[in-house]
Amino acid sequence: MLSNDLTNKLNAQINYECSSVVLYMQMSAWCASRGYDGCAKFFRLQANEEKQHMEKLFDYMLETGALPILGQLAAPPTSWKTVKELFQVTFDHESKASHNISALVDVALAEKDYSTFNFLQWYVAEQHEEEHKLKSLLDRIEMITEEGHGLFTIDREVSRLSSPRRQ
Ligand code: OFO
Repeated sequence: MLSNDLTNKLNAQINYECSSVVLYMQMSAWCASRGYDGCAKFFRLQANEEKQHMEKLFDYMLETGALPILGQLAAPPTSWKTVKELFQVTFDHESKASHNISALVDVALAEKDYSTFNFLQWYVAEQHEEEHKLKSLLDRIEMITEEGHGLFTIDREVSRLSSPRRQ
């Protein structure tokens, strides 16, 4: 059975995953409206994955007898100055997700809730992958620059890296 503290913190993480879904859908829309089809596809896949992250938490809470609660979400931004800024914001958002997961792991361990500790290991690995992928994308964007054909190359590169991941 989950403690009240872990219940509240897992619910907060459900909300964070939901905020990732709407943020990445909005990013996908911004990319599509500018003809960055590779980036639009990338963010659509990201949004789908974040929905799965939310559902995993949702199901885990139900399995432990706790009530998942979906809270209010702030509207995401609707535009970004450059593709580089878009990916920097995404990287920062994912770093915050990693920080949240680490805090949850800390609480599970402190409470000796080994079932939740074990469940959270999937998220630890997932966040490691996310941060690594986004960092390498940011490095490539830095190398290519957005001038001239650069943006086209970046869009193709991002599309190539859009692949379904951990289930
Ligand atoms: Fe990538 O944020 Fe979910 O866990």
